[in-house]
Amino acid sequence: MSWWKCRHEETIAKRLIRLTILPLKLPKLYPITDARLTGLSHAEQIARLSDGGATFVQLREKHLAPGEFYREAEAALKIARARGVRLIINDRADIALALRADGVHLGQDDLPPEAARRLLGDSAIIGFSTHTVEQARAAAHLPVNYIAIGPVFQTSSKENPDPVIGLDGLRRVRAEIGGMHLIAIGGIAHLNIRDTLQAGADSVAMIDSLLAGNPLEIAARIAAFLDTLENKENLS
Ligand code: 3NM
Repeated sequence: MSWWKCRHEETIAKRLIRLTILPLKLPKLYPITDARLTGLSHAEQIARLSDGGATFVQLREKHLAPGEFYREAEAALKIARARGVRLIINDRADIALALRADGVHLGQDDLPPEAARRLLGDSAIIGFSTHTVEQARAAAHLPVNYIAIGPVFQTSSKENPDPVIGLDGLRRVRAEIGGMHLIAIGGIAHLNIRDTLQAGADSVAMIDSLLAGNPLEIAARIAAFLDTLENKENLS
């Protein structure tokens, strides 16, 4: 087979795989848990985020052994299910599969999205982290439900973050990935949320702005962001 025909068939195969993924409506606000920042279990964080109105949460845990993370995620999923919150597991497709969580969020060095899709099936939500325009362009052809791009602004919640891409980088990514759902991450707060959405993000992911400070105020903080996002006048 010629090189061209081979590449052509590969492209068609990728498009067909992407077509089997059902379009999915994701909320504008995408909270991510952080046990060290809050001093709370992931289950407790889900409860407080859901009290404030969150309907979709990523469970992120970079410090526990896989067995401990599994048990934390199991407890968190019970709370999420009881409250109608969709739960995505960061990095670990195996834990998402074992628990039948709603999906997985993968980084550039995790299991490739195609492999995670084979493992979790068409109905799972699979997200993929990107940090450059080139990575985002490549990700638009993968069998994922959304692309995350970041850090858009300075962040203190991630160890060794990639260089900040800024609003210009975000605009370029938006232009490159067609209609793929785009989540902006890194340093998003009240003062830049409007510009972030205007630059082309469909959703905003946050840790610090929702979870830093008094844990008793998590629900109120998330409710305030939801209010901003629902009140279009604030954003236009
Ligand atoms: N991923 P905050 S930035 C988890 O660039 C994470 O992919 C990033 O936290 C990326 O809202 C980041 O506190 C941290 O800045 C986001």
